[in-house]
Amino acid sequence: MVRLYLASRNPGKVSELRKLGSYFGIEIVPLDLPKVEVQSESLEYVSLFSAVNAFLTLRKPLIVEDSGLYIEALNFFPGAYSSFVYRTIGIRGVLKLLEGVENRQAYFKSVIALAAPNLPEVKLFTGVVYGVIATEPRGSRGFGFDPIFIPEGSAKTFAEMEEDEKNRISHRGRAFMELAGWLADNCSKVMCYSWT
Ligand code: ITT
Repeated sequence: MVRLYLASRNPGKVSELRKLGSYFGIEIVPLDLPKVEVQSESLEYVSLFSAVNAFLTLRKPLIVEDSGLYIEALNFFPGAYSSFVYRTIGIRGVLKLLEGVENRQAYFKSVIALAAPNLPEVKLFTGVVYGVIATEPRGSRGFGFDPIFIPEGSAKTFAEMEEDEKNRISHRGRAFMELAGWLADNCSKVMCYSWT
């Protein structure tokens, strides 16, 4: 079994990634390591920077995951600034910004960065889920903006879904499937012998 350390301070994210790992025989081990975050509009850059920093300390195979909510009517704000927006104005603040706005289209994007001792570069895996912003919060599961995000093809918000159901269609689930596929194709016994 491949073991990947995970640098994150978000328990909801850790739980989802551990579950995702269990579907693919990948053990996800949470790390209590301060995540160094850089300000950038690009999630790819933010996660690459965090992965390199965490790797310089740990020097073991690890992932970091960065995500953001992109709202069309707000010119795709808050995007890479979602964590800050969640901590400051929160769900209520976002709903207020969208009061009376008809266009509720939005998407979540996730970028997983993988760094490992015998990888010559940081690998990035991306997942996106499209949906709409609800007019009021619904549901108590999940975390962050889950109570106001209704994924395409569903009547429920993410917060009204079981973790498995969210994982099957979420941005994070999709990025993780890319990672798992890459590992299946590239993680030969020789390359990943020390990844356990
Ligand atoms: P890290 O320690 O892993 O960085 P974080 O919470 O700061 O944890 P991000 O920067 O990746 O993580 O997340 C940005 C914000 O986007 C986060 O605070 C959530 O509010 C929101 N978010 C990300 N993924 C989400 C999801 O699956 N459902 C709901 N909200 C999500």
